[in-house]
Parts: sequence; structure tokens; C-alpha cells
Amino acid sequence: MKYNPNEIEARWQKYWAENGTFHAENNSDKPKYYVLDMFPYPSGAGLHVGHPLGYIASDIYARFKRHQGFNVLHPQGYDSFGLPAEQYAIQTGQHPDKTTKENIARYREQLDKIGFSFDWSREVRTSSPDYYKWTQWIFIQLFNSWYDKDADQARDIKTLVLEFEENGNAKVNAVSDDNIPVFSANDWKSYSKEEQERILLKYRLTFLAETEVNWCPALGTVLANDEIINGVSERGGYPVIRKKMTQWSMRISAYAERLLTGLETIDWTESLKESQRNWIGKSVGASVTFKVKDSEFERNAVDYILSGDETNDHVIEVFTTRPDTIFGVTFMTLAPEHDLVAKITTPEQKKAVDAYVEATAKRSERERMADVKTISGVFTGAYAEHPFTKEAIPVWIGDYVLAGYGTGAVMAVPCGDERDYAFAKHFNIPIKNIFENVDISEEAYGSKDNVVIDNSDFLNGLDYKQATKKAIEALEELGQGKGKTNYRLRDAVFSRQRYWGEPFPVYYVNGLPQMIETQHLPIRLPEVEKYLPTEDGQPPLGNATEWAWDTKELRITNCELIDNVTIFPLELNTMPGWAGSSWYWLRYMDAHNEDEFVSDEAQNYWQNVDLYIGGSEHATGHLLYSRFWNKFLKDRGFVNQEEPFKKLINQGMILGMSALVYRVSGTNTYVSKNIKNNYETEEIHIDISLVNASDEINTEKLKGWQPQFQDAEFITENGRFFVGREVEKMSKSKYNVVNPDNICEEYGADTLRLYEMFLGPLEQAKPWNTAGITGVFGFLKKLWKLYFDENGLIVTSSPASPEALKTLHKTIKKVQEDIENFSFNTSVSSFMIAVNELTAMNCHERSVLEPLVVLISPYAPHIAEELWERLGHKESISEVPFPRFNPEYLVESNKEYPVSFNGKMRFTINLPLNLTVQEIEKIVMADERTIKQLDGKTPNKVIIVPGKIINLVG
Ligand code: ANZ
Repeated sequence: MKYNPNEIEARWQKYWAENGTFHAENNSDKPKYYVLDMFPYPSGAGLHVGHPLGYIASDIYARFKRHQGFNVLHPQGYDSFGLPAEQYAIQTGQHPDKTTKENIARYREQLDKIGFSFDWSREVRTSSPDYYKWTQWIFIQLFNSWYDKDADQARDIKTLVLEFEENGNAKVNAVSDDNIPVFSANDWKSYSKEEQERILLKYRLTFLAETEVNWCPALGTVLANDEIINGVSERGGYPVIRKKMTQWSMRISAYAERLLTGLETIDWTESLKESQRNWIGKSVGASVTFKVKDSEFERNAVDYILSGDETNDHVIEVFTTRPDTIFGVTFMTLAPEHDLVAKITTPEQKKAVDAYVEATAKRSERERMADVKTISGVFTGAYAEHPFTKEAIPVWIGDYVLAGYGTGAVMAVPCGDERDYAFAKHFNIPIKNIFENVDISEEAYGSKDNVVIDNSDFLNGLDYKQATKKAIEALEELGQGKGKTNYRLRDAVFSRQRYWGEPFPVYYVNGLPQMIETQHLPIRLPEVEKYLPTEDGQPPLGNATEWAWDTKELRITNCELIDNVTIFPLELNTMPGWAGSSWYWLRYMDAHNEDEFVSDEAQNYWQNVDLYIGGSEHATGHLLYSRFWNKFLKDRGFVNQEEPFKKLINQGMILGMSALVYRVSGTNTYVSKNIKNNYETEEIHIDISLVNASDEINTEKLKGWQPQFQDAEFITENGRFFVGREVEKMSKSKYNVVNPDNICEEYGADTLRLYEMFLGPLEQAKPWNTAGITGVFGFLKKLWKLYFDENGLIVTSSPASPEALKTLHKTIKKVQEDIENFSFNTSVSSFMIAVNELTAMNCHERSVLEPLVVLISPYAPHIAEELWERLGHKESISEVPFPRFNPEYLVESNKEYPVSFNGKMRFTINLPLNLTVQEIEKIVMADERTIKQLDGKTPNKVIIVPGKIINLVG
């Protein structure tokens, strides 16, 4: 009987689907285990062999856990809102819902072919109204919450209103917008409802704010920092500029400290934790205020007068990590976007300042951060006053200061900070050295932490720590500073000017946002004629005709009916890509619950994700947002775990082996690889399917592949034409994509699964090289042959040999350890060794071959099910207990004794280890070889050390 993977695999995939083999129970006496994959965005290109890598690894683990007696939840779904579907819709006019569904169908078909043990009954799609109903619901909960720093948790906004009614806001310790005036209970009560709402908005965990955003004109939308790479959009590579817009924002900054400390409680790699720590960027220091000096600008600054701003006591607040260096301050730098810039700039400097501000707006924040070489800035003409010396300090603007970090202003200390130093040098600003023994010449610049020494300075002679403490105390006394901890983590912009995303459950009354009551959710995405922004620059939802909220009828109605009395406009933005993925693991626990996003019962049972596998590109985006929402939901009592993902593994990327041909520059002639250096050439990617195992192509086939090659000429190497190979990211545009379907068809999914694991350690990047796949396929055929010959099953019930049992048990031990350590590649080698050994031993005994099937089943589940059934079992193999390792089988039962005569080894004899000295002696003396050696003599002494030596002395 031959091994026929296609037949076997189709049969078992059908069996699993029909029998719901992998449906997880929410009510189970078994212990739970939750294995999660990062769900895919269903793109039009389908899956390539890189995508399933992580899914195969998690599937092996999930199956292993089932064999170990766990009730395993291993769900899958789709992150199906997103930009590509929308752009496709813009190009082709097809509704993104339609193309998304088509893509999902294709993904599902591909995934099914690989034999994953997913519980598809729990599938979620972020773009489905049953799902986004709950994304909207969570948004409303965030809107209805504030962060109480004293309790260190989010609380119902009603508790804040109560506090305002009783005591005003003086005692409230909240994470909120800055600059909220202090008000009493009476003040609060005297405010109009609108004023009250405006104040509350400054405290809510999701709030509307005018923010500096990354605006991408080509995409017509705002992008998050992690959607921008090197100053251009991640998708499409379009330029990004900074712009002020009113946007929904998420107060993730409230959770900065908990996001940091929580890392200590979870089992993630150090490098991943480090990326999160850097992103959160905690800095301990002080905030210091500098008064802006009275000068001409007050009378002259046009913008300042026009603004109607009557006060002239402007202050510049800075955040510094080095308050100890305050006596080294020789200038201040504001971010060009800083609010004060317009107010303090003198008329003489206005032109230069305006031009600089405009130029900066064109540079993205990332670009500004990355560029440490270009020094640029402009003097505002204004001066600030040093808090201690009262000296006048010139105020500059410079783009090395970022508007969104700290206060957007720095006290510049050229002797302590490299950027300040470079700036001072460039603009010839004085540099004051306050450190003892520190050389601040250009060449030697760099040493900073030293004892402070300056004649006028009460910090003289103190070390860094003491000086910091003392400086803060002195500033506090003056009322011009206090200790402060700053986080780089910003509140996250949550509005997108896109069509294909979750609509906000929000309408506007007099410009103030109102939540639609949760019982009316979902607020469904309206139909639009065009997916582009409207002519007057509104987001695509501005094209919808049915997009107003009727507060009487409590339903969506026609925009023409908007009267701002009972019918109001709805929000035109949609939520960002990360909304739906920030809580999906919770929905899988209870995917069909129509009354709650997840029931307490399901939550109590499943708790959180035990193992999460996915790509490292989500290190700071998705994984921070998810942790934030989870913590928030915990604070509000909706879930019971502080951290969503206990253990996390990033799979490495599978790289493609691109094929390159070399075109002689300026011609349509191509030259074979090994002689290309004789010409000036450029590289062109061609489809890897045109290339054979020796990196050779048939030029006629290439001519037929794309029109540009039709009339091409080829310079060959003796009639042969070779291409270059390069390891690169797999992508359609590089024609280096390998489709898993083809491999499943040719060799079967079990081979694909084993092969993907065999490629190398899970977490490493590795090139796909189809060459080794036949070896893995050969291994499965060999495995099959242990069970069958041409006539059928050859498995016997005779007792197995100790050697066969030894092979089995060493493999059990190794594979179990490997799975527990996520070292799947080494397991595959162990299987190969085991099958080779058993084949050599001619082993066909059930007591070895049956456990072997279970052992292999997580990796190659189809062949395992088939063999299991053919061995006479009626139930699926998936829950059969994992074989137990028995160390006794590894203990040697026999010993190959060296037999010596007068110290010289003459021969060896194989004897059981459990014999007594007398028994050994008897056997040795009776052995023909001994008789021959003794040649009739009797030895004086027979020395026997059991398990070691036999020596006859004579
Ligand atoms: C004076 C000083 C002296 C500073 C010195 C450093 C060294 P981290 O660790 O990243 O938090 N800074 C503050 N706000 C900034 C902004 N918006 N853009 C650019 N730089 C800013 O760094 C905080 C330090 O970075 C602050 O401490 C400030 O410079 C600068 F010897 O103040 B320091």
C-alpha cells in the first residue's frame, strides 16, 4: 500500500470539520489552554509559505496540549478592516465588503488545506457588524471613564461628576488634559451643560482634541507613528506631513507605568520587552518654568495683540532630566510648533521665524528625530529669565525639539547635552562649563556626569544625585519647578479619514460629541458612492446620504433631515486598524454572545492567552494597544486578568529566493550570471518558477513570460543561461513567492508542515529553499512503510526488542522537550533518526509503532490519523494521551565486556547487566575463546567487576 497524502488529507480534513473535532468547550472539567495566532489581514494576494509558519508552530503546540489532556482553545479569524481593501475599492469601484469576503474565502480554503486544528465555530471578522458592535461598545466604555491616579485605575465618569458636584476638581488627581482651571462645587453647578461636557472631555479616556497629526495627503488620512517608516507611509510610501486636526484620541498615557511594570509579569522575549520599554520611554526629571522677560515684543508682537491675550506673564515650561545642570543653561529652544512662538517672536524676527515654522511642517517627526546632523533654528528675539541668576536667556526655535514630547521646550545646556552643544556652536551661542574636570572642546565632548562646579552655584561640589535633589528643592521653593516623570508614549490618535473601518457610535450636538446608547449598536457602516474624501475635504463617510442620528426615532436617517434639534450629524471619521485587533482574543472566548462582548463565565474559564505567536512587526503597535485595552477592561470589571498574553513568541520571517537576470544597460540583451561582470548591467527580477534546481532558465520560456522579454537577446555560457539568486522578503513584486497550495498538492500538507518546521529555529529568519522538501516527503514514505507493505498492514503484536523500545523512548523524551522549548526543527530530525533506526531493526511491533504515531501527530496530523485508524482505533487521535517517557528503556540492559588475559584484551562478550559475579565467571569460563586462550591452564585469579571488566590472571 502506497502513501497517498492527497487522499488521506482530504478525508481527515473533512472528518475534523464534520465531527467538530477541535471545538473547544466553555464548560469543561479539564484544565484550559489558550493558543492564539495573530489573525491575518486577508489580502488579495492570498497566503504564501511564510504566513503559515507561525500557525504551524502554534498548531503543533495546541495539538500537543490536547494530547496532554487540556481543553485547548485555538481559534482563528480575520483582521478584515483596512486600507488595501479600500484602495482597491477606490481603483475598481468594488465594495470593500465584497472583496474582503472573497479574500477571506480564499484564505480559508488555503488554511484548510494545511490541516490546522482551529476551532472555526468561533471565527471572528473585525469588519462584521456582530463584531464591531462590541468594538463600538468598548469605545463608549472608554468615553465613559476617567483615570484616577490615586486609585491607579480607570473609573466610571459618573464618579468624577459626583466629585465635581461635591468638591469641585481641586482634589481630583486624574490623568487629564493639561491646563484645566481649578473650580469649586459651586462653579461646577453654575456651568452650563455644555461647559460641563467640555470639561469632562478633558478627563475621558477617549477624548476629542486638536492634535498634531501625521497627515498623508496622498492617502487622504492620518497615520499613527508606527504606520510611518522613514518619513513616508508604510503602505504606498507616500510623504507624510504634520498638521493640526481635531481627532479622537486614546489616553493610553494613563497606563504608561502599568504597561511598563506589567512587562515584569509576562513571559516574552527580552528584546520584545525592550522595544516596549523604549516606546514607553520613561524619564525621571523635573519640570521647570522660566518667565519670559518683559521686552519690546509685548508691545509689538502683532499676533500676540491680535490674539486678545491680555496677559504678559508668559512662562516657558520645560521638562528636563538634568535639573542639576540649570546653571549651565545659556539659551532655550522651543519646538517650532510651540504655542508661545507666535506670542513672543519680535517683529524683527517674525519673517525668519514664520519661514522656519513652515519648513518644519514638511518634515515628519520621525525624520526630525532621526536627523542628528543638520542643525537648524531661528532666534525669536525674545528672552527668558534664569530662575536663579535672573540673567536673560535668548529663546530660539529649533526642530530638534519635538512638539509632542515633554512640554515641547528645552532649557539648553551646551556643556551637558550634545544637541544643545552642536546648536550653540553652530549659532555662536555662549557655552558655560559647569563641570569640574570636563573638557567641552569639540574633540573631547561627551563626558557629562561630573561634579558640578561653578562659582555662583549653590550646587557646587555636589555629585549628580545630590545636585539633582537640591536643584529640585530650590526650584520648588521659588515655585518654578517640581520633580516630574515623563513618558515618551503619547496618547494615541484614534480617528482615521477612511471608509473601511468601524464607524464611531457618535453624533454631534453643537460640536460636542454624544454617544449613541449601547442598545442601538451596531452603528452600521453606511453605503457611499465614492470611497474618496469629499470635495470639501471631508472623510469618505461625508459622501453618505444616510448618515444622521435621529434622537427621537433612535435610528440613522437621511442627512438632509439634520435640523440640530432632534436630528444630528454623525461622526465622519472611522476607527483605526488597531481598534478591532485590540480585544479580539476576548471575543473568541464567547464568539456568539449577543448580549455581552464576553460573558463572565467564559472569561472566568479562559482567563487570558497562554501562548501567543505572531510577527515581530507588532511589537509596539498592536501589543501595546491590546495591553492597554485589556487593562482598561480589567479596571472597569469587564475582564479579570491584567495582562492579555502570558507567553509570546515571534516567529522569524521566511524569506524568498529571488531570481535575477542581468540586462546589459541601455539594451534589450541579457547576459548569463557568470559572465555578467564583463558588462554594465542592471538586475531584473523574474519569476522563480522559471528557474530549475541548477539556477538555470530556458530562455524561450522567459520570452513567453512577459512581453518585455519577447524580443530579448541572450548572451549564454555555452548555450546555458544562469540567473542570480538573492534572499529577500517574499513579495509579489519580486516574483519570489512560494504558494503553499502547490506544495500541498505535490507532497501533501504533512510534508509542508514538517518542512516549514525543519527549515530552522522558529524565531529565526530563514530562506525558503524547496530543495530539501523531497527529503521530508521521503521520510513520511519511510514512516508509512513501517506499517504497510504492498499487501497491507504489517504491524504485529509480538513484543518489541529492547533496542526498538529504546529508540521509541529516547524519541519521546526528545520530542516532548523540544515541543516544550518550541524547538520544532530538532524534533523533525529526531523523527527522522527514529524512523531510520526502526527501519534498520525491521521493527513492526505495535507497542512501538502505536506510540510513535501519537508522537508525530502534532506535526503531521493527517498521516497520524490515518495510521491510528488503520491500527484499529475508532476515535480521532487528537486526544489520545501523549506517550509517557519511561527512563528504564534507556538504561542499558547488556554490557559488552572486554575479556583480558594477564591485562591484555583478547575478545569481548555481550552479557546481561543483571548477572552475578559467579554467573559471569561460569559463562566466561565455558566460552570457547577462553578455553582456547587458556590452552589447558587454570587461571590463578579471575577478577570480575560487574558492568566493567573481566580479567583472568594466570
Ligand atoms: C537639560 C539637559 C541637560 C538635558 C543635559 C539633557 C542633558 P529623555 O531622556 O529622552 O526624556 N528634551 C526635553 N523635551 C524635549 C523635546 N520636546 N524635544 C527634544 N528634546 C527634549 O530626555 C529628556 C531631555 O531631552 C531633557 O533634559 C531635555 O534636555 C531634552 F545635560 O534638559 B535636558
